[in-house]
Amino acid sequence: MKVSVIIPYHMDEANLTDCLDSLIEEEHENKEIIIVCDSVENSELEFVDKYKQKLDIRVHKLENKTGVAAARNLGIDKATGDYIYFLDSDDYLYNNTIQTLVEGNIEESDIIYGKKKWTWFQRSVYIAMKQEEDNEDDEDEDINIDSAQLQAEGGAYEKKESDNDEEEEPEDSEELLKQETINRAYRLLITKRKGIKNISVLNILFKRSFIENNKLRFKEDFKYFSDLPFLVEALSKTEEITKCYGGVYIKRRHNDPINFPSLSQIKDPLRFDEQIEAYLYTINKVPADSEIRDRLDRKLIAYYTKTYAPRLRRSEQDKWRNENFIAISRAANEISPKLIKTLKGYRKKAMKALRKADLEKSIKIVNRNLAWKKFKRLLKSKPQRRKHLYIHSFLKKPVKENYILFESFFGKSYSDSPKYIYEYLSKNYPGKYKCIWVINKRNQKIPYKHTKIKRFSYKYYYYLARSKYFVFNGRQPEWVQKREGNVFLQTWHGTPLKKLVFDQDDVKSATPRYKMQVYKQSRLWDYLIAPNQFSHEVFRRCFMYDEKMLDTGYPRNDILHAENKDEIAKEIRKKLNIPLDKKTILYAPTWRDDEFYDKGQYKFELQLNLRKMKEELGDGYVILLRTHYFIADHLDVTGLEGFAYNLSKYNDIAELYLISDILITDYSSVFFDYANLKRPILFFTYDLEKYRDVLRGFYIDIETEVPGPLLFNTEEIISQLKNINEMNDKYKEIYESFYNRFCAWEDGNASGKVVKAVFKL
Ligand code: C2G
Repeated sequence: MKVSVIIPYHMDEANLTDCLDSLIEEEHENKEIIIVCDSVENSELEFVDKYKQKLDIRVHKLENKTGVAAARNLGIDKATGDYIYFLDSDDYLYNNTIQTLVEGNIEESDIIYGKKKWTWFQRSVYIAMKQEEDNEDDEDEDINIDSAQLQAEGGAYEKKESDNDEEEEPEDSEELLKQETINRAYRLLITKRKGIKNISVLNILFKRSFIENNKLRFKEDFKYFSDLPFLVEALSKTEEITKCYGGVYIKRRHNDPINFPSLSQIKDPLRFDEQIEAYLYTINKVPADSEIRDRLDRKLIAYYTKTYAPRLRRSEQDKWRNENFIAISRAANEISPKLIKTLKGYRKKAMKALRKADLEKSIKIVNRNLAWKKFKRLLKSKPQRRKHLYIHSFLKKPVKENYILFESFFGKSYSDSPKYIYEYLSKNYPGKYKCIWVINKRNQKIPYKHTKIKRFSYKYYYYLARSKYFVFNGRQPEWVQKREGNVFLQTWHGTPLKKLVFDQDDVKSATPRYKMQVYKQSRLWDYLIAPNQFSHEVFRRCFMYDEKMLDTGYPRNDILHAENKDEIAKEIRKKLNIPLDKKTILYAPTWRDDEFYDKGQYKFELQLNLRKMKEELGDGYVILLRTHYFIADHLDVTGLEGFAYNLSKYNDIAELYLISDILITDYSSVFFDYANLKRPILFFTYDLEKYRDVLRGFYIDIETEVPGPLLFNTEEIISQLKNINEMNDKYKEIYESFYNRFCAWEDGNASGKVVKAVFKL
C-alpha cells in the first residue's frame, strides 16, 4: 500500500528537518513525500536534497497562489499513492505512525485515523523525555512539562488556562466516546470544549480513489478553516472509517508566538469572519437532520457561549457588539430549534437572545454568568479576591509620585541591585521617597526608613497599584498593569551564561508559555541594567527589549569596588564567626532545571565530599556553602562544624564574595561578579554535558573562555586548591581578558549612575 505524504511548507527549516527525520525512521517504506512550497524560494529548500537518498521526495512550488489549502490541493494532484496522508512541516511522527495506521486498516477503509498528541518540544527532546518516561513506567499519556515546574521562579510564572482564546486543548471527549451509539465517523468531529477550529485532517489516511471519486478538495479561499469542510464532506460520503488505536501524530505547539506563530496563533481580525463563513459553508454540505450537522451546531454553541459571549462585555473593540454579533447571530439562526430546546440554563438563554440578535439582553445574560463565575472564584481563593481589589479599587486611586517598590529574588532576600539602589537613595536623598520593600521574612532587618510587605499579601497588591516606581531584579507577576506615569526599573540578576528566553529553543524549565510571558512582562520595563557590553547585546535580543538600557554595571557590585571593602569584610567575618586566620572558599552552585520537588522547589544534592575536603584542607581553610535561592534542600553540615558553614539563607551574596578568597561555582552567573575581585575561581562542573547540551545551552564556551579550570570531582578540586598559585599563573591571561570583557564597566559607582538616570536626580 503506497502512501503519499503531503507536506505544505512555508518556513522554518529546523522544524521541517525534524519532520523529515521522523519520516526516515518510519517503518512503512512504500511512501512518497510531496513537499509543496508556499512563498519559499528554491534555494531555501536545498537542505532537502540530502534526504533524497533516503526518501522518495518531490518538491513542488505553488504558483500564483498561497495558503495551506492550495498547497494540499496541489499535493493531491501530484500524489500517486493508494492513500493520502497530510503532515504539517512543523510536526513529526513518532514510533511508526503510518505503519501502524496501515496495519490497522484491515477492512481497506476510505478513512483511517489515529491519535494526536501535543508537545512543546523538538523531536530529540520529545524522544528523550518519552524514553525516560517509559523507563519510569509512567502511565501518563501526555508528554508535557510537569505542573510542578510550571510555577518555577518562586511563583513568577503563572499558569493560565489559555493565552489566547483561540488556543485550546483538542482532545477526544471521553464522555462522548463512551456513548457507543455515536457513529464512529462523527467521533472525528467530537473535540472537547469550544469551537470548530480543532477539526483537522491530520493523522488520517484517506484512500486516494475516495478523494478523487468524490472530487474532494480544500477550499482555497479559507486561510484558517479549510480542514473543516474537507473533513466534513469526506465523513458524509463514507461509512468506511477505521479508528486505529496506535499511530500517534506529534503536533508541535509553538513556544514563540511572537516570532514563529502557528496558524492558530496568528492574530488576524478576519479569522472570525472566516470561521462563521466556514460554518455556514460546511453545514450546506450535509443534511440538516444528520448527526454530523448536530455536532457542528453544538460546536457553534460552545464557541459562542464560552469564547464569544464574554467578549461582548470585555472586549474594547466594538465590532464584537456590532458587525460580528450580527454575523454570529445569523449563523446561530441556522441551528435547529430542537437542539436549542435541549439546552439548559445560561446556554439556553444566551442562544435564544443571540438568535434574536438582542444585544442588550445578550450582554445582560453574559454579565450575569460572568458575575456568578467570578463570585465562585472569589469565594474560593484569597489571591483572586486580592487581585479583584487591585483591579477594581487600588488601580482606581491616583499613583503616588514618591512611592518606590523594591523587590529582590521574589521577596526572598534583602539583596542584589535593588538593595544597593535603595541604600544609595536613602543615604543621599533621605525622606524624599517612601520606600516599600517586598520581603517575605518577617524579621528581616533593613536599614533606613521603609515599609515592609510580604509578596502576595493584601498590601502587595495595594503598593503594586499605587507606587510610581518599581525596582525589581526579576520578573513581576504577569497580571501587573502599568499605569500612566509608572517607571519600571528592571535590574535583572546576572550576566547570562545560560541561554535566556528568545535565545532558547525548547524551554525545559518553567512553563512552555515562558517566552510569551516574558515578552508581555518585559513590555512594562522602562530601564534595564546591563553589567557589560556582552549582556547589553544578549538582553536586547533575548528579551526583545528596545527601551532604555543602562550601561552602568551592576549596583550590586559597587561594594566589590568600595575603598573600605577589607574593613567591611572583617566585620562580616566577625558577624558570622568565621576565623580570620583561615582562607575562605565559597561554593555557590546554580539550580538544575530538571531536579525539583514542587513549584519553584528545586532539589540539590551536594556532590562535594566535604569530609574529605576537611581532612585535606581543614587546617588552612573553611568553606561557605551557598545554594541558589530556588533550592529547597537544606545542606547538612553536622560533624563539619568549624569547617563548613551553610550560608544559603544569608541575604546578600556580594558580602560573601568579599569575605571569600576563592570561589567554586558551576554554571551560575556568580563568577561574572566575583571576577571583579580578581580572585581565583574554580568550576565544579560534574554534570557539564547534561547541563550545557540538554538542559540549557550557553552563550560562551565554558571550556575555553572562563577564568578557571573545569573540575569534575572532589579530588581534582583538592588538588587545584593545593596548587592554587600554579593555577593562577596558568589562567592569568584568560582571567585578564575575561575581566576586560565582563567587568570593565564596574567602577563602584553604578548605583549613583542608575539613580541619576531613573529618578532624574
Ligand atoms: N545566587 C546566589 N547563590 C547561588 C547562586 C546564585 O545568591 N548559589 C544569586 C547571584 O546573585 C546570581 C543570581 O542569584 O547572580 C542568579 O543566579 P544564577 O545561578 O546565575 O541563576 P538564575 O537565577 O537562573 O539566573 O542572567 C542571569 C540568569 O538569569 C541566571
